[in-house]
Amino acid sequence: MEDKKFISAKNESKNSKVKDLVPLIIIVAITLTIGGILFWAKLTPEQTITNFNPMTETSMRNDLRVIKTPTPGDNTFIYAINQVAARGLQVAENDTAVKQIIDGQKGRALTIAAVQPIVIQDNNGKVSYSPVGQLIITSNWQYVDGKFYSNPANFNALGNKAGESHQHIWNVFVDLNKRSVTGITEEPERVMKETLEPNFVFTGMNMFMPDTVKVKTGSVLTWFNNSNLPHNIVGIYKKSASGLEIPVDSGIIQPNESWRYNFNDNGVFEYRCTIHSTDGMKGTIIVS
Ligand SMILES: [Cu+2]
Repeated sequence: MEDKKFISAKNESKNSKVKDLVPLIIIVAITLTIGGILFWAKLTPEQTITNFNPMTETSMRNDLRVIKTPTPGDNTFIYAINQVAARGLQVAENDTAVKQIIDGQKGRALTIAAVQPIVIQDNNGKVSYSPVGQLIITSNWQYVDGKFYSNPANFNALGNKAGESHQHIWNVFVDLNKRSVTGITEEPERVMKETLEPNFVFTGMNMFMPDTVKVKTGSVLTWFNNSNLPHNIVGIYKKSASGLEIPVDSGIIQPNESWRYNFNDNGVFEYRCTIHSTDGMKGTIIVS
């Protein structure tokens, strides 16, 4: 009897402990369920950043226009976040000071992004925007051992050489009503200097170095974030033999972290950091 009583008392205390834990178990279950749904629907803050692609999405009216893509003779990429911002491009094109800036960038990678105004549409379908347009002009260029780097080299041949990456940014403000450029501001030039290493891509602010490079099939490349901003590597790996187009997405690479990828087939990998597309943060890997 004594033993039975003891056992039942023990069970009761066990039951009451379980009862105490029920609210906690429910909370944990709800948290995991919501977390699971968010993760599955790619709605976590990390995923939202990863999914955000300024080249294809805008938070307001999703009518991004790509106006020009690079061609062999002219490495210029022009886009506008919407139809209204695109009008600013036409105004800027006819401005003497803007023309001078663009003419001065020959041979460099140029990105012209019309990023303002944002077009807002309310629930009744009424569209509104500011008459102030803004264009960001970014020029990117690199040197290897002091020589202008334009033709992609074999990565192994770049080892121990002095790499230098430059980025120059202008902001051009446009009055869309008066159809005139109202101001141009210039940001201090960004320069990244590093000793190059084979198959190692410096992922800085906001540039990849080397930007375009050749590697042997089967090479594993490392992107190392040597800046204090997060970056990503998003692009398409086009395999020449099979014709396969493999989407590649590193996810967010935090400062001092790195990411590796194995280029196991001949082809071309064109990529960009989707967080810094405006700055023309992009690169190309030629695999053969
Ligand atoms: Cu970036």
